[in-house]
Amino acid sequence: MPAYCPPHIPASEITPKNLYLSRRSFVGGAAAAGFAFAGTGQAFASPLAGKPSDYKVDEKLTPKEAVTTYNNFYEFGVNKEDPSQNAGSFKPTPWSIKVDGLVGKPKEFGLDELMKMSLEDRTYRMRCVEGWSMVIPWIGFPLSAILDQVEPQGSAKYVSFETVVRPEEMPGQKGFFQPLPWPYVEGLRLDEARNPLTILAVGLYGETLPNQNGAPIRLVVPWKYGFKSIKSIVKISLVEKQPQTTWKNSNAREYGFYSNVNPAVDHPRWSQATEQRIGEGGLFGSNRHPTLPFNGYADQVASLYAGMDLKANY
Ligand SMILES: Nc1nc2c(c(=O)[nH]1)N[C@H]1C(S)=C(S)[C@@H](COP(=O)(O)O)O[C@H]1N2
Ligand SMILES: [Mo]
Repeated sequence: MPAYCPPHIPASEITPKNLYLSRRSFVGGAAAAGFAFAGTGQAFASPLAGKPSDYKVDEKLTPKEAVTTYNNFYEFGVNKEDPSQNAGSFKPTPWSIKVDGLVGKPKEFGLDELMKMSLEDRTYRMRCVEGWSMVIPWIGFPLSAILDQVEPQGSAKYVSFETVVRPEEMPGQKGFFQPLPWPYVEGLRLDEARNPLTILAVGLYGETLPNQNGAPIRLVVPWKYGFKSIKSIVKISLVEKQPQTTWKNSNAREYGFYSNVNPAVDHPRWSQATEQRIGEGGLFGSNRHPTLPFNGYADQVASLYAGMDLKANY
């Protein structure tokens, strides 16, 4: 395993160029004092306030520069710096999310309405399957707030999510190399979706969500690997059967449906025992932390998986 973690594309597609660029962008991004936002200022509109909440990890925040320049958002390219560099012409407004499927009251939520939900500050530890982590001050509201409004039927067991498809605004969705099939899709079990930790985020660091972080609205599921936290959501469906998920579809051996952070279950290509905290100590410095079961949220979520074999259900 390399000292840094490769993008989660199949090993056969990892080129030295990918790895070199990922490494270079991180060093550059973290080192640049007074870093200026190239082309992506638009989404950093008005200050956004959430009310204080108890959901606050007591750890040093990852600098905003790292949170907004070291990203995975393959719709804008596969390298860490691609989303911040290529998302400048993405238009996060107007926007709406259609919620349908096995519900009593299907509904399309406009962005204005979503921004008026009861917003809270939530500082969460986030852990990417690649082996890095961040501590991010999100602003958002529990996903359960909108699930309650649409009244899921008894037959609804899962929730599926879909990202927008806009090749004209998302360079990773057009051209010769398409790293993933679109739309990006994800899913949760209904009880996971209703857990109070699960939020739809509309901001971070007191600002509306930058495009590269999933503007205008994205999922945040802090006890699971980052890829479950799907960005720029346009559709949420309540369904009976376990939904399709992008990374499992592209490589089922490496990515499962549950994807709970689990230091005891290694990724087939690397250990998951520790993680590199982005923005701390430099790439090869003393910034490794032990990875915690359920990313440190075991008290709140371990009971959801009572009786399940978490090695088989990775
Ligand atoms: N639509 C979409 N959502 C996505 C991704 C993506 O490529 N496309 N990447 C995922 C991965 S792998 C991670 S680690 C997180 C990263 O979120 P961040 O860039 O805001 O830290 O977004 C997730 N959501
Ligand atoms: Mo990730």
